[in-house]
Amino acid sequence: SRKPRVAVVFGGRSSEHAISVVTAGAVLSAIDRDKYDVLPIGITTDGRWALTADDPSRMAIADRALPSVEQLAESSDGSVMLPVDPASREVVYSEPGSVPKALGDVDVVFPMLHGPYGEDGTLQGLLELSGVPYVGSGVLASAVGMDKEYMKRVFISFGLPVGPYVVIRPRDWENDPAAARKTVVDFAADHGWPVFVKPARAGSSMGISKVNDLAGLDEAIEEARRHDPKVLVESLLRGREIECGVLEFEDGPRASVPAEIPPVTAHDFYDFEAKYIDSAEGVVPAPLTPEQTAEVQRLAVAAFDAASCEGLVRADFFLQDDGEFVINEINTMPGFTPISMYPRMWQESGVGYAELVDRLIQAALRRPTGLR
Ligand code: G1L
Repeated sequence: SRKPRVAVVFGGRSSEHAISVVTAGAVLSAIDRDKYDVLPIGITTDGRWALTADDPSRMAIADRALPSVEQLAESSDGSVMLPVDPASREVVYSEPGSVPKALGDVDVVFPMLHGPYGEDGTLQGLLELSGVPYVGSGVLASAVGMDKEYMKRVFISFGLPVGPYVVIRPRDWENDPAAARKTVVDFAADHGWPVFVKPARAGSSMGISKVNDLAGLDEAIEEARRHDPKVLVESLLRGREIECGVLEFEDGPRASVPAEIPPVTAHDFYDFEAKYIDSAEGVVPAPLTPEQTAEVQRLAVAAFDAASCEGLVRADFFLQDDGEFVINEINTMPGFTPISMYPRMWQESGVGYAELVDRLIQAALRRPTGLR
């Protein structure tokens, strides 16, 4: 009987193109080839889809050079891979700005794209329209996970503990920046400086500033608005940074052992590089009491359910000095190399990288297509 065919979709028009390629390489290496056929589908930085070589060795960082889909898709004569006959059940190489004319006979898609058009629910919507099952969260949970405002609103409505925040909407700033400034000053009067100014929707920690007083506010808002015209202002949550992984098992979601991200010294906060490059810095398991561990695991599964997540989520918390956990955010597509926090937390919980990949594929294959 035919093996399920898994399409790993990676790369894309994102600043994290290379991270996606490296991660996809690790996933391709981990997929059990006795159990599944794989179809590596790269998206170039200018948006062309291409079937790439199934060669994880070319998807790693080599001689300090970052891998890319364009380099993977290069055929031996140096030209970019040409359209493939759909009758061969392979992917048709697409024009920039269009999707492939055929995904072929794919049983499940493993989407590994970062940021807008990858983890915000849009790719998931395309796959829903195509009737192809896919790994991870659906349209709603992906979109909720991408929008920090709606993420908080969902958590609040489910009774989860959320830190103080205000939103500066596009028109708030464009029509009356003085009023928006006053909103933040009033917020800081209640909750104190510094505040964090963040783009509401962004794939990573880009565009985030820590603001110590009114003087630095405008610059921080303008910077955040370069990433998203909707901006969030949050107070600095003092305490320890604790993360927890949630994974969908046959009988429902379970939480991993939690991890602790030690305070960073070199950077002002846990930024882009710290998150993706120095991911080995987390302490697993986090040194917590059994009661604290149980509490953060309960909250992580509650967050997974609140946002209707599927497959997996990484939930990030602060453990405040008063002993209370506050949920900071969830990530429906967390860092996923073998040394990233999410796989490390599951490794420590007895689920190795290959089993993790297999469980995610199996969860996707169990799921009916259509409304659920
Ligand atoms: F498909 C999963 F399992 F949901 C999934 C997909 C993508 C998990 C984690 C990721 N992560 C990534 O693709 C990335 C961190 C390389 C970029 Cl978002």
